[in-house]
Amino acid sequence: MKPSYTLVPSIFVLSILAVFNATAAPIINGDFQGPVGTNRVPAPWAIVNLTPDTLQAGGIPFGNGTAAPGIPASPNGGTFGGAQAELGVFSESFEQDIAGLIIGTAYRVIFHQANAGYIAQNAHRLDPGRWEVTFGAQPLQTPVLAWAGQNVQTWHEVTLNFGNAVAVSQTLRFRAVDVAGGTWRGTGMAVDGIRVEAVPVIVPEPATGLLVALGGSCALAVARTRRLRSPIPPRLPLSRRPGAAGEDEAGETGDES
Ligand SMILES: [Ca+2]
Ligand SMILES: [Ca+2]
Repeated sequence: MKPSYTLVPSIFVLSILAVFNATAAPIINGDFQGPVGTNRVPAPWAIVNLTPDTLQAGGIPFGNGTAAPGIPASPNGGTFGGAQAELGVFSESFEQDIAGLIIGTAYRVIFHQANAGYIAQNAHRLDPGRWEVTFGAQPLQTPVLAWAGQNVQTWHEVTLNFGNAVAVSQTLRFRAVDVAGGTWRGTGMAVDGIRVEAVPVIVPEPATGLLVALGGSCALAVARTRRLRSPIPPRLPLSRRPGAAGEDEAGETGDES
């Protein structure tokens, strides 16, 4: 019997589908570029709760203090988003609708976050903090970041893997979270360079698939040839034949003849 190669074209088709699946979803202004200020976010981002900010390297002054005092530039550059929170008291948030999703496809959200801090006359918000990111109905939490200090805040890339899209348009929301255990009144978080991507489907590379298919076929052919050429089992000494004491090794070989 000749080996079958029908597996090979199937693997090529799957690989092409995987490439199409990796198409980025159309988030708009994931760079958070816009005029700086408190209580403002650039379009199409929209304020959900209280007064999130658009910030820049060095921070921005406001009425009675400084948001993100002395913060270094984000890896994305330009302006970035900010929000404050105080555990059990308030939590600022903003969002935008992401359209063009493929239902049944898993998505991930990738961005940079920093514990930016917030220093004011009436409240220093320097607690450890994180973001709660909600995509559709699914909320995920970023790793907690401690306040590293004024002028030395650090940016960290985060990847959050969400489940499959259940609609062609889903809301992406960022909400600042003050983590218990801090000694200050609240936290000030920053985010920038937000991307939404379909999670690539993992399939074998065409070359790897070909080798696997050929290897499997060759192994089957060798096994079949060995069976056909298998000699009549050698006669066992009387002490090893069925009925004698000990293990019956001849039984398995005899089934193939
Ligand atoms: Ca930016
Ligand atoms: Ca605010």
